[in-house]
Amino acid sequence: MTIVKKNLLAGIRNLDALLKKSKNVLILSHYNPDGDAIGSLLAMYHYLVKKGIKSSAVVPNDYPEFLFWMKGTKDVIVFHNNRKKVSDLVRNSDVVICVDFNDFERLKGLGPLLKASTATKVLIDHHPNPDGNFLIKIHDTSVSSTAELIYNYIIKTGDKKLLDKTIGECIFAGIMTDTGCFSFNSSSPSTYHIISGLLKLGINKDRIYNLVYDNFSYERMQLMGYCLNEKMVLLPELFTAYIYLSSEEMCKFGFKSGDSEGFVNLPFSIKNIFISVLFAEKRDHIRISMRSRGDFPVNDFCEKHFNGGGHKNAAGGETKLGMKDTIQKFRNALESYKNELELQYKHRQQTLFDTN
Ligand SMILES: [Mn+2]
Repeated sequence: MTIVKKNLLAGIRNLDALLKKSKNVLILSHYNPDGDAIGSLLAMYHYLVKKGIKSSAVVPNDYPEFLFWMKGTKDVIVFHNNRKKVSDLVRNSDVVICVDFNDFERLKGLGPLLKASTATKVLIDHHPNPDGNFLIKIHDTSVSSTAELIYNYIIKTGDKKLLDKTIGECIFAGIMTDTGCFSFNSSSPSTYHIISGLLKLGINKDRIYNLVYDNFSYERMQLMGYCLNEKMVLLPELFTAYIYLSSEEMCKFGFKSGDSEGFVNLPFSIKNIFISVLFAEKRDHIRISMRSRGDFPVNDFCEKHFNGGGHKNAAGGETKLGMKDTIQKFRNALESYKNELELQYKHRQQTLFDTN
């Protein structure tokens, strides 16, 4: 039995009713799509196609190679390479379903097109504070991933029979990647209830793990070694470690989209580090990825200091400052949370080592 909250049920019913009279559905996910973005997008796409609803799946820019194995990726249209086609699709859609993001800003150049469209906008997402652009919201910050919401959606609309291995693989990929392989955001029994349902569909979870995590290039592994050896800075008094990478360095290691995936979590293996940051130089800005373990809200931090946001334990932001100034700004900002971080540390010591 999957338990779904009341307001979610209303959203699910509204979307189900809307889809019954829709003609062209567009499913969209965010810029720099990750495993949950592509997994949720494709799970929804396969489901709607199976239901006989005309649908298209679009993302703003390219996504990493470790997601190419998912069935249906050849149908995903990338806005950056197909601007005209996507503009036409947006114009001709009567329903747009946004998965795994809640703010048109996260669509970059595709955002204004969507804003101008008269389609009914629907949200399926687990990030906090959705903006006001959506008429129907299927929104829950307590779930592990958007993929989990898609699973619940299909079950609650009474379409369990339409779930199959292909949809199951996409959903599993979303949950697995958004929980760092069940190491965070995955303490709810309902997540495992869903995993159980997916296994019953015949998905091979070990295969999916291999395809996602054991499929990188030699150069990526070398870049990882370089980061750990030469580009990681520890701020033990702030329980923080950060890694910073210039575009030149990434280039040197033949950087491909997705190659820095997971780097931001590496410093957590160090004792007493519960905040970790990756600064990556992009074409005209520095991208900041920030993670925490425990209660320190990195989404608030990124929103306040780096024009970003996200989840409590996983967020990001960006700045037009150079690398040196970005890091200085970060260090100054974090310094102002020193007391809070010390309290966090004490609390962690008590809870981590409490054997009762
Ligand atoms: Mn997600």
